[in-house]
Amino acid sequence: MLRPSDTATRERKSLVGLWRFRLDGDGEGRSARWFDGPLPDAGEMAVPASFNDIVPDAAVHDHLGDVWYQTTVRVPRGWDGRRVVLYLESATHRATVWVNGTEVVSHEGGYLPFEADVTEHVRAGDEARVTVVVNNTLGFQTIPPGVIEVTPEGERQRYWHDFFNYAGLHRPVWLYSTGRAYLTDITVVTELDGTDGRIEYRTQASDADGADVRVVLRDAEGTEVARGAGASGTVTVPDVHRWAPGDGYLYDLEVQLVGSGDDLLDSYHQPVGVRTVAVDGNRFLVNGEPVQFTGFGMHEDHDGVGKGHNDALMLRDFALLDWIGANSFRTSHYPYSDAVMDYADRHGILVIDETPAVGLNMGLGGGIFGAQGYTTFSPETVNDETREVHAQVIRELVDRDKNRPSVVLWSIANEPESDTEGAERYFRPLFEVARQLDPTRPVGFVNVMLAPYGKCRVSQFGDVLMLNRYYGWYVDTGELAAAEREWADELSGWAREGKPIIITEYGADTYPGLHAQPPAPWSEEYQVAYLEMNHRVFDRFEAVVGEQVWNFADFATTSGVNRVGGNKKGVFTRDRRPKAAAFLLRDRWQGKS
Ligand code: GCB
Repeated sequence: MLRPSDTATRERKSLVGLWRFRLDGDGEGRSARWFDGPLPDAGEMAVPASFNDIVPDAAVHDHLGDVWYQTTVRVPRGWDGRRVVLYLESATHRATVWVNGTEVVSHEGGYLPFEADVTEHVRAGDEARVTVVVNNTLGFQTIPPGVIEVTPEGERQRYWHDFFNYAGLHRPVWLYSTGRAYLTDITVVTELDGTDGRIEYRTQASDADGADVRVVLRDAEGTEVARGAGASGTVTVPDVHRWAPGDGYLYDLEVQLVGSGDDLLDSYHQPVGVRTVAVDGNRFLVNGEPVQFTGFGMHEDHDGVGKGHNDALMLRDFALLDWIGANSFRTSHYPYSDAVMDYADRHGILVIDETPAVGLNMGLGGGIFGAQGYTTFSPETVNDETREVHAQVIRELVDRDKNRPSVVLWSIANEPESDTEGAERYFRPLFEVARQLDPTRPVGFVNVMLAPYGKCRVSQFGDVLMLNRYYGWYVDTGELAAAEREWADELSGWAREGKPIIITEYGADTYPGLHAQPPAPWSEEYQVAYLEMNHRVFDRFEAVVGEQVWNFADFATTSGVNRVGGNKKGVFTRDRRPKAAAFLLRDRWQGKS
């Protein structure tokens, strides 16, 4: 699937703005056919945004089930005779869409795009009514999983991940047009040969019998540097400007679909960063050079908009990453918006791209997060059907992000149960799925502290070891000397595996403005001392090629006795003010990449 884009043959129209909106907890809208006309008794809702925090009403904040969105869009007059497509960058966690009363598409999964060809349902120059029912419930066959429990107070959504279950239309929605013959997919893979760069490309097209494909490669100044022909092929760039950490140099590969008589049927501009990624022993190489990851596990999370994308808030987050000297982040715990990924591509930021498979660990934090009493992998809980949903989300993620130079490592899950036979059976084929789809990037998953060195049965499948560890926080709380000893002891085991290790989480909840000498848990001083202890441990092991603090910023969670207005492990507060730890990290990371 190609993203909407304005080119010589394509136009797009944004549907961002205020939509009509209505909760539908009883699920009556489908049978009452709310898609047939103007949404009855509707309020207003911003798109993109999570709907949960817009109004101060628990019924909205904690709403479970369907919500309805509706807007109208005038189809441009100039689109007469053209193919028209409706594209949603995401709908959390699933949606069904109607255009002028006709159902056009349904999609499962909350963080990846989907589209519908609506040519037959709209007329150029007329208004079209777009109605979307979004559903936010989680079950054992969804990714992430959850369970709805029936209580005397009604149904309650339980889940095993530590962030608030924000929902809605979090990202832009587009209407776009193409000609009747059009490109459907482009894949690029880049290689280096001395000072030359090689770009292998593959294209697919629809309704394009007899058409030819031509490609033109331009540098960042727009100067043509190479040309090619054929649906697939290779173009060579002499003296290539490599994409590298801190240098997000992008070429523009224009793919043209050309009909008889040389008419341009379709044109698509694919940004290309020429770089290689490899794992060599315990080193992680970009362009053959070892890299050290610095940065954070993050969240798409801001006051008011929840997980809604906002360009200004995104820019501020990236400015802070730059200020602190971070060269990388992990899209914990779901694929991030295209705008975020585009920025990472353009600025040379290394991304660990994670699926939404978080919380496949029903033993974890039962007491903390309030859900317990389930076996993770069983026919009744996370089962073969769940695994197929998980495989599908890997397919859709690779499809969306395969051409991004910033993506250097796939993470197929965060902290699943991984010390049991059931886990090994569940994950083995998923690693195969990821590798088959993309043989060019390393694949891994993020290991939890409950499956320490010697116990984990899933790490064997990964190219890189990604570890989340909380020595000095969840264990040895306030006991940093013991924490240091135990952490170094465990890490010395992992370091013998001969694979690169990235510490994908280490962190301590910190209440901003709370001070203590000697440092005590929750104080800013303790967060600093905790990070310093971790850094002493990491610096002893050559195999540790990355450190990503949990978390970039404080974020919203469900209620819990360990959560004070959310998760407070941010190095920045939720409104992005630095805690003392920010200055420590800036000293350590500036100049280190
Ligand atoms: C973890 C999870 C992350 C939590 C974090 C914490 O291991 O991966 O989602 O937020 O711990 O703060 O407990």
